[in-house]
Amino acid sequence: MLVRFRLLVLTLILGFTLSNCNDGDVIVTSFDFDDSTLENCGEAGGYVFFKINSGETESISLRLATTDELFMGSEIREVVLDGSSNFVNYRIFDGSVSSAYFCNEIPPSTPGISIEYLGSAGIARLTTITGFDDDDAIPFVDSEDDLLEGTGDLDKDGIPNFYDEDDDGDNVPTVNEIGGDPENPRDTDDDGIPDYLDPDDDGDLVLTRYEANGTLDPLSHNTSETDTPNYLNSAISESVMIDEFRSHSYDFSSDITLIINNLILVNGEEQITFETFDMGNIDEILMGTITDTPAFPED
Ligand SMILES: [Ca+2]
Ligand SMILES: [Ca+2]
Ligand SMILES: [Ca+2]
Ligand SMILES: [Ca+2]
Repeated sequence: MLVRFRLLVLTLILGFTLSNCNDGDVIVTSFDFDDSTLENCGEAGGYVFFKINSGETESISLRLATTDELFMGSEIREVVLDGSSNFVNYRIFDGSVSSAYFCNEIPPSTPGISIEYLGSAGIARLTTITGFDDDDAIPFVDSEDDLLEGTGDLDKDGIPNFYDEDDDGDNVPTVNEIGGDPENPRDTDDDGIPDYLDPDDDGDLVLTRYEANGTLDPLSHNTSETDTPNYLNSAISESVMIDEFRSHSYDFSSDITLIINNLILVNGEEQITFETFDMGNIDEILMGTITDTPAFPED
């Protein structure tokens, strides 16, 4: 057994094709997933990650029953493989296998499984990185400064500037305050603070937010004879207090990497062990748009 185990491991390390006798049938395994793409199915409560080898006759798959939402946030999650709810399968099939095999609720009856190893020990380590973007045309700056498009939060609405589509919280979206040129953004009152960072854009001492007749849309409120809305017209300073934010939208996109540490695959008396098995990565595994109305700060 020991010799056989060593032979198996050595063969795997060298990447050679292995002939494995099983009740008289000759089964050829390669255990080569280096050129295979990591794929996934399912959702919280029943995730499946899998790779199919280039010959489409072998697979390695990981099932995770965790109810955590794995694809949001930027963090590392570890799940201990227990063999029942969280486990790895290495399978050799008697025919061609496709992703449908893993993604159908009821697995197809073909291809059949010739050999199966169960990985009931190990730790799946999933790293998720979620990026956010407000599409406001101001480029990201890696800074905590409240006046830069980074992790600062100028209007204290809980949304960092880099994905806050209304950076100064005046209820006029940043994209409408730039004036067409992000390199040289508009500064209506010439106070040195560009409009998208200025809560009183025309410098009439009435907040832009209050120049909307009590609505959440200063852009549309104009009581003058001109085309200029009140919030950009310093000659008009009617004020109706409104301390609420308009609804905000931002895009998100998540990438994951998956490795399995201390993986032990078992088939009867045979074992395949890996200190670290790299399952690979999936970019843009989850993308979407979040729409939310941020709470107005207390003071
Ligand atoms: Ca903010
Ligand atoms: Ca922004
Ligand atoms: Ca402004
Ligand atoms: Ca005004």
